[in-house]
Amino acid sequence: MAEFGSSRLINALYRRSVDRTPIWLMRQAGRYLPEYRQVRAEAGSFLNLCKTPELACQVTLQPLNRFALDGAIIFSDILVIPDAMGLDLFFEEDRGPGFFNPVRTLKDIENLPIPDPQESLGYVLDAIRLSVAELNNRVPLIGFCGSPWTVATYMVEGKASNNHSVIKAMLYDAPHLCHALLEKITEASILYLKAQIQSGAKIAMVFDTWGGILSSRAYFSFSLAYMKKIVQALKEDKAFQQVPIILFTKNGGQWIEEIAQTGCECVGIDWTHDIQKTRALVGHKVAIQGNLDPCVLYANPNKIREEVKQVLEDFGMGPGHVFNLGHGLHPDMAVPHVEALVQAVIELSPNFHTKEA
Ligand code: 1CP
Repeated sequence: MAEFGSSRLINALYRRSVDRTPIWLMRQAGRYLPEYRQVRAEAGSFLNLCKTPELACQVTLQPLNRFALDGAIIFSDILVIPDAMGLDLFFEEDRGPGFFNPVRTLKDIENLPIPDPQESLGYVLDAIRLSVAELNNRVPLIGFCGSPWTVATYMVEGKASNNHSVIKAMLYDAPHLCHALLEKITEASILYLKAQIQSGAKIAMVFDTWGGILSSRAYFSFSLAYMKKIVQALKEDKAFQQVPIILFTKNGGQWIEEIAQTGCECVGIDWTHDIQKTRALVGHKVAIQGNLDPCVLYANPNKIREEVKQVLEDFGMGPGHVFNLGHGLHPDMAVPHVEALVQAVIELSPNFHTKEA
């Protein structure tokens, strides 16, 4: 928005010329940082950390204090919406998230409230306001939610899952149940993203981590259709249409053209996609975010630099690229390797932009 018209990240999202390629990293705040582990220990649990705005703000800022990143992402989780709907979220140490009250029947779905973000997610909004104040216009803050499909997988399975058998059974046996649930999550997500923007988020990202497990037909009707509703709801409202939207479907390479047609400003792609081909297909319409294989960070800093150069070369000259990993950083990644990655983008990417930018 106004004061961020000249931010490198926002310019790149609108495919305006920039002096170099902006970079931020999915899961840039997290367990690979010793200072994160310290604050998390202080908070007692991941959920307490999310629900204590001062601490959530602190960890949002931590990666920015170490690396010259071009964006901050609010520290929270996609599962706070179902938590606010009454599913009672918990995180087991090293086993990921779960819900005490998973959703299985039409009655369960009908009983789900659409949470008022001010009331039930006020802690995220407070963390956003604090983070924006701390950032003091240094870089824009990214707000986010999960795609309705991805959030639904956790609500129905009740925990992280490998084969998603429960929600897939629902999808095939009782598609109307699935759609009823997706409608509710969509409505809640729209209110939530709007509230995040009103609290100071300057970019909105939708994480569709599990869209890629669907058949092509199912992807369009159970995942993309609902992400499109979210994009449309923001774009048809004057108060929100200025905020660029990033859609990221992990393993969604084959649907990139349809994703780009939703009205979003940017598509995120994972490392299994060819960024050059993606640009040729949709680069005239949207910016592209990605797509270094996160596991490159397990290699030595020289190799990391080489691989960064390869991604920059594959995207090619000119604007419309936001550098990122193809998925999040892992907890066992080395901080100096992350530093090497950020430095490589800062040093090498000006060559891919014209000087007068
Ligand atoms: O122990 C810990 O400290 C918890 C680890 C952790 C962290 C750091 C979880 C639990 N969530 C988060 C933060 C988080 N989650 C962010 C913060 C901002 C940042 O990027 O720095 C974001 C954007 C998310 C989003 C999220 N949560 C997604 C979508 C993105 C993705 O990574 O695919 C998903 C699928 C979740 C669910 C979730 N939360 C946490 C875990 C371990 C998981 C994945 C569970 C699974 O394997 O299915």
